Amino acid sequence: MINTVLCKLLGIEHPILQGGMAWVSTAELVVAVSEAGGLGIIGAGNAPPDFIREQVRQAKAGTDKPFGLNIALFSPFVDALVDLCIEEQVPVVATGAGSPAPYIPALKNAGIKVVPVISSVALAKRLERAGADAVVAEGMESGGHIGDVGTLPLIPQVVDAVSIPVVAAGGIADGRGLAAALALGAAGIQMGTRFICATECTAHANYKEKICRAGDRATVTTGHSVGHPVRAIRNPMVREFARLERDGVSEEQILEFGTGTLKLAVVGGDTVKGSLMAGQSSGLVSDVASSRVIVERIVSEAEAVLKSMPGLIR
Ligand code: TUI
Repeated sequence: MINTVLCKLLGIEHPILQGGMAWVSTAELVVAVSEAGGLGIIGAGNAPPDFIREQVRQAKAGTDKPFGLNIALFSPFVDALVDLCIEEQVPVVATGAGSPAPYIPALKNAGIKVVPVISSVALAKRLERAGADAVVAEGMESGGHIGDVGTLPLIPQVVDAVSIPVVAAGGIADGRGLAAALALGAAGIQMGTRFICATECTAHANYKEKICRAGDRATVTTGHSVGHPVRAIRNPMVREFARLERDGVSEEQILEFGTGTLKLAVVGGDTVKGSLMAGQSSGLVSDVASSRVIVERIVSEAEAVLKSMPGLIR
């Protein structure tokens, strides 16, 4: 067992969060991860509140353990999702792609733990002042929408800057990553890519297979020209996106080209036209396994690494 302040704060057995991923982390995966002793997190993405309410109710019916909901702050439904979390008493609210500061007081008044995902020291400090319970510091090795600092330098800088627990994300898919994150001062980890390849994840088998077959250089970033870098597995869609950017096509057209492509890959299994958002840790993932196996394997690997460390000191 690895016990950190994060376990007590969130009421979980292992300091492992499953990143909230639009279309990918539905109630099935969330229930499985929370039942395995981690924290499953529903990814709301752009989905309408009625659909998300059903997801929340399905998670509540499937587990008595804590779970979370990730609100992407670019969603047109942010206000309704915040109200929904309060009404449904969602135990943990995570956020991404923006600052949740205006929503923190209402969520905390309702007894909800707030854990924003951030990619810079400045935002971590701002959100600690705004009342966040912990932050997930996400390095640019992550999949999807990313910042520009790598996990290895980002985590210790965020740890030094705030007093709330810091969860490390980006590039982590095994027990060595968990041990490394703890060594950097993090109180736990969040993984997205590893959990896409969970048996209980409803993402299309083609998507999972692309991750399992990926090597170290399989992912690339696009979207820098429009200020929204996104990491995904190289495919014809990514190459076309990069060509549009090189040709200086308008920001509007580029954003339009990207719209709907994640769903195409995750739900439709389209590995040509779809956006296969995944992190650099894809190269570390080579099997589809149950959430329980994933969580237990990572904890026992990390324990073995940590136990071997004292032997290095003379
Ligand atoms: O949110 C993510 N990753 C995501 S969201 C997403 S959905 C999407 N679909 C199509 C195209 C693009 C995205 C896919 N991946 N990660 C959490 C995260 N948040 N990483 C970095 C940030 C972040 C960035 C800026 C958080 C706050 C922020 O604040 C700016 C400010 O100062 O307000």
